[in-house]
Amino acid sequence: MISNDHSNDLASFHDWLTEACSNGAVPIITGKNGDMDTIGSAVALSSAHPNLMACGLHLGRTAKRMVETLQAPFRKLSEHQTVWPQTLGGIVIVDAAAPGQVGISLPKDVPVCVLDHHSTCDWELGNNDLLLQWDVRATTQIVDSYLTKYSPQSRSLVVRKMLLAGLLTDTGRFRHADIGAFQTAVDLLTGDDLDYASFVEFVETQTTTPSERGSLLRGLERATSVESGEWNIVYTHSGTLEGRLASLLIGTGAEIALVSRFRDGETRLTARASRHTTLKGIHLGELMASVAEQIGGEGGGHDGAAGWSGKTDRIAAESSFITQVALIKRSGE
Ligand SMILES: [Mn+2]
Repeated sequence: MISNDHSNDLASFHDWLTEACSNGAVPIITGKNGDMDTIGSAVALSSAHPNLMACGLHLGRTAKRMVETLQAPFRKLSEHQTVWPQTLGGIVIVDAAAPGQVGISLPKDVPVCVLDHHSTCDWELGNNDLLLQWDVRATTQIVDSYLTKYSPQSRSLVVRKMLLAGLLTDTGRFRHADIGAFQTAVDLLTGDDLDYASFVEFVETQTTTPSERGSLLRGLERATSVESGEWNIVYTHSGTLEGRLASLLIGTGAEIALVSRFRDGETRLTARASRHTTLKGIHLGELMASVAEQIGGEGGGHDGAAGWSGKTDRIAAESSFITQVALIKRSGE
């Protein structure tokens, strides 16, 4: 359930966190995609108490650059040999809609708290666990609400930059923002030292190696446009940068872009839809959840950006998605 009673949520979260930190170390674990929202949320929240530590499997490109440039504390974990501190007070998970999206096995019998803004949720939580699932554009908005109310001294320039970068990237440079997202942006920009224009320029600097550029171009070359029911889908496959490729496909005027990748026995689907498409009734997160129901694996996300991963081969996974899209009726036309 999406909760709208944010102040009650924040109070429960503060109690949970205070208790956990008094019992031991509390890792804040990021989603395995390592996007700026999950990393920014973890790093920012970790400033609230010395027992908190931001960590995760992977740093995405933008997040890596931010963490390095701002010298933000973040610890990389390994998939197979994660050594947890002796005494764990709890675990916070940020920006992951399911255990599979964390990518590492979590220690047992430790209280868990999940902060998330995806519309799907596959966490099974016990009595000592807590879920804050808000209808916001980025998880950094939840973290900033918390810090503003319970730990304002933690909102240093570095922390505010990490939070704003997460908000900036998850809203597609505010193209998918709502009034709440703008409010958080205003809150984060209030205070000294943060020049918005140069900050955006810094976050947006994208570097592509010649081989990555080649992959993107081949991915575009392979792209196929199909009509599935009442919808247009442009799909392709690529070994890297699927999110960027999907956005490029949306730029061609596709209603829905689908990019698949097969590697090491696992298939991954990445989809994007334009706002026009989501307003007509497409919800990619729900579609990816239906794909998981149909062929297994794990899927979910937002209305305009979502993903699925599983053991099925690439062609079967693509077909499943395309079939699910055909079942959706176009509204308001
Ligand atoms: Mn997010």
